[in-house]
Amino acid sequence: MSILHELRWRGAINQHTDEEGLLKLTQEKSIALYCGIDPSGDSMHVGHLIPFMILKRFQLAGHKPVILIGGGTGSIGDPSGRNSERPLQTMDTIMENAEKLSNQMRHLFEAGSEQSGIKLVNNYDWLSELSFLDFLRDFGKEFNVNTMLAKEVVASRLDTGISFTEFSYQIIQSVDFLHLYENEGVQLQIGGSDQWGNITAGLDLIRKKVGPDANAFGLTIPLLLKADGTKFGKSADGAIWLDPEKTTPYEFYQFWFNQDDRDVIKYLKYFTFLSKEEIDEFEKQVETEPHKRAAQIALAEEMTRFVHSQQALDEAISISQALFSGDIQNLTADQIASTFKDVPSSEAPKEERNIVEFLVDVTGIEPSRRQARQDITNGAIRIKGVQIKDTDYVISEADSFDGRFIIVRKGKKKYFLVHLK
Ligand code: 485
Repeated sequence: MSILHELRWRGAINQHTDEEGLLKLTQEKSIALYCGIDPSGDSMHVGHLIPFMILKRFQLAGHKPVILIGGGTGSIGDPSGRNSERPLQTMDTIMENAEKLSNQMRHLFEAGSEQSGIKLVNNYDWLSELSFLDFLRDFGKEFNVNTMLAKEVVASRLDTGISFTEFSYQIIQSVDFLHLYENEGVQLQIGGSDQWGNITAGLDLIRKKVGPDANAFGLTIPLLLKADGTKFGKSADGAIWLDPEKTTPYEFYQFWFNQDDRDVIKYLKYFTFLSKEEIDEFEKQVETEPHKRAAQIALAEEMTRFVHSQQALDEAISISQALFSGDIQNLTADQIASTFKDVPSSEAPKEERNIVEFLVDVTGIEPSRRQARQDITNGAIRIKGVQIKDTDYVISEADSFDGRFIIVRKGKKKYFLVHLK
């Protein structure tokens, strides 16, 4: 299967220029291609991954990917897909974010891979060299304001207003494409569907500067929508980040594991390197035995291993199993800290206490002593995963994880964490 046919099968093509030309080019020779990201935050989230997974697919098919970190463009701010002006970020923040994103990219696409060879560039290197007069003389002259105004990004902002700075964004992204075309032999730019205007602006610039022999292409990837109509990539607490400090590998694993049956096959195609045969097999399993969640498990495993590591995956699985079975005794205090960081919690001194008092006064998980006694006797209360049925039980440091936390569970699912001070 040619790379373009594969992308089509994966549902990963939204728009492209000159399909036949691109097909011919990618079948004839190894090409260089790029995708850019602006360092407007200090980590990528799962939504950002798709275009970069596609770069990787091109690489596996023998092509040469270039990842561009937009230290220059990020200092301006892309108006695409937004309905209001972005506040400018300080250069210090942009540089720090650029460094973090570069490290993330290296971790994802270079570490351990034999034919590493993914090139990383930062457009600050050439955009910051451009003087204002050169910008207007060499590039501004090639852009027709009418054409710029007609781009969806700008047209949709004419009522509410757009600054000259953001209006000019499409020119600098075009300068990048031309720069990479001339210096790195890059012939294709890819991006999310919101990048179509910027990518085609770059193609126009290349054609004007290089002439009719120019041979460059653009391709965009559809916006990912969930079957229930909500935005992909968000949990109740916000985006799913690739940075393990912001989204733990366990939460990351759970995010993929919890995907709907209606979405999971689409995601296997979009995000993983599993083959068509393997994914077809999962599709059958979703139809015949959805309760086994084989496709979700495969998705969660592939993604957690790819973004984090085999070790982080093993840990996420053991935490998931411990929580599922309620058997949490063997988790470490650090695993407890990250797994239960979002459950209700309180602080208490390290002292012995009767369990009834503890449940009512320290955790508030029980509204009254009478209710607490009843739940204990009925076997609904577990401390450190162990059922306690004795209302005279005394909670001590022995019930804690490393003298740091006590975990209470009421019923099947309700957890509470006490930090010992
Ligand atoms: O030469 C370039 C300079 C900057 C960019 C691309 C090429 C970045 C681009 N303008 C942009 O804003 N991208 C978004 C970002 O940085 O968060 C997102 C897109 C999304 C997808 C993703 O980057 O909104 O569709 O392309 C990788």
